[in-house]
Amino acid sequence: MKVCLLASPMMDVVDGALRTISMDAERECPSYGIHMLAAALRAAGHEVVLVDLIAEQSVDLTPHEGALKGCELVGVGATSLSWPSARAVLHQIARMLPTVPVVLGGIHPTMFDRYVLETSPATYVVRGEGERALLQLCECVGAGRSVADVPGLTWRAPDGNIVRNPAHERTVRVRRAVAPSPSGRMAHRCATKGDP
Ligand code: B12
Repeated sequence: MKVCLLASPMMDVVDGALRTISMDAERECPSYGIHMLAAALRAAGHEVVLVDLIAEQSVDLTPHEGALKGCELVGVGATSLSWPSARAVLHQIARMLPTVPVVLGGIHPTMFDRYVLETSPATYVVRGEGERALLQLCECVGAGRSVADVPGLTWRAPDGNIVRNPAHERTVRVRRAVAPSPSGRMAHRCATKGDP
């Protein structure tokens, strides 16, 4: 399945223009979570379009419109501080890919799962660690199956009620590790800036 994963930056209006702020302005803080998820999806055979808007210091999806074509699931990661940017991203996705399901993850959607589902165009929220849930969600979306068994998923049932699936059992043994998959741009900037 072709999946797009997006990381949203912290932004505010500075000197009349929308710019990255705080740590996202001082240096790049690549979202470890989203790169881990990309690696897990690729290891399971999925095609991943990774749009790291933190590295790009932008909230504009226009340059990625071509790459987004054909995606069957879109995932957006957000902290509370990047939630306004994530909302801007969600509204662009809703325009570009109106029929494609969108899953949110990260600390803010985890804490406020019901609120973000009720106040944004997103379809699902994965609470907590996303690796297992996202892989299972891909299977369900690809096969047109119910998401009722996807661990840690918050979703809207056909009757309109918001359902919170139980979290998966605690991982006691890691059998297979995946390394995060940095974008070319991130790797380039880390190399040129001498970041650790
Ligand atoms: C390491 C860390 C940092 C690092 C790296 C952050 C990064 N960008 O990855 C640095 C030092 C750069 C940093 C910076 C900041 N941080 Co910080 N950071 C952490 C810390 C300690 C661990 C995060 C981490 O890497 N976890 C490991 C990765 C693998 O997990 P993860 O990111 O949570 O992702 C998993 C799940 O959330 C989920 N998931 C994530 N995204 C998505 C997306 C989808 C679609 C799905 C399905 C699932 C999913 O699946 C992932 C894999 O399992 C957390 C506290 C904590 N214990 O979580 C605070 C924390 C996230 N940071 C916080 C803050 C406030 C900041 C800053 C805003 C500080 C500042 N003033 O600038 C910046 C924001 C920078 C940014 N753009 O993210 C707060 C966020 C609070 C909130 N409600 O938003 C936290 C929760 C600390 C706290 N308790 O206050 N941080």
